Amino acid sequence: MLDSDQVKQYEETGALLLEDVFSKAEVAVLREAADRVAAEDRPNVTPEANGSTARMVHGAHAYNPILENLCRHPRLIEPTMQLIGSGVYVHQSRLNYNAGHGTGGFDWHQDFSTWHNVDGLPAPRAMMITVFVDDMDATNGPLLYIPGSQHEGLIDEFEPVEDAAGNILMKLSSRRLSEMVEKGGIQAVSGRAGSVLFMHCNLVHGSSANISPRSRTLFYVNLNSVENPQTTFERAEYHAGSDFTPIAPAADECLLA
Ligand SMILES: O=C(O)CCC(=O)C(=O)O
Repeated sequence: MLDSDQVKQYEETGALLLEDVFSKAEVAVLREAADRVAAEDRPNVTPEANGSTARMVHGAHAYNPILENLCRHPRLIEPTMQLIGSGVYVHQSRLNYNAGHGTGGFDWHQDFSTWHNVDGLPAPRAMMITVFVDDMDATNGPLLYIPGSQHEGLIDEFEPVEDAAGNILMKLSSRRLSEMVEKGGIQAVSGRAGSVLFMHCNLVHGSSANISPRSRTLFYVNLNSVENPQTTFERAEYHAGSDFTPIAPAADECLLA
């Protein structure tokens, strides 16, 4: 259970960082799973522009048992059900590798903009959960967000950018970005591998390229309320999951079993 200070922090800023949620042994298991799915030749694996490494893998929880267990992990599911106030299902999972030497980088956006405008999720009752597979700090292309930006609701000044088939990001206009940063500032996220960041689906976020030689892999489990399922089905299942069955949390030790 999250305590009242943690809930207040999430409600005010749109984000809540919990450190060391997963042990070193659990992180090692996640690392191996992330490496394994990146090496496979599948349509849901998006390479970096230079072709050298994977940029993203969507929906690997559908065929990798470790990632499937992570998507049902009680340390992720229970706080999310508490914050969203209902049962949840996986709308999307993705690995963002950001291997270093100039990889990664995402324009400023709200995930709910894609989920609403493309997938037809009616309300912002969804959560992005980021599990740190590597240490992340100011030097390796950290995730950036604008605290409190979820209070703006869904922003309609954006331009769609598709960096692989179906992988659509709604890039926020420069005018709105300047206005919002003036108000909320920018928070760079840092923490050890095994930490977890819960983010409201309307939180404005992005990142710059990782020019360090240190990889910065994150696994995102994006959960939606079972009371708020998608209403349009244009994208592949690995971009927008259509199994709305409420998740029954797995056993706490499921990653090591
Ligand atoms: O992992 C990052 O650097 C940001 C990723 C992101 O914003 C996204 O995949 O929507």
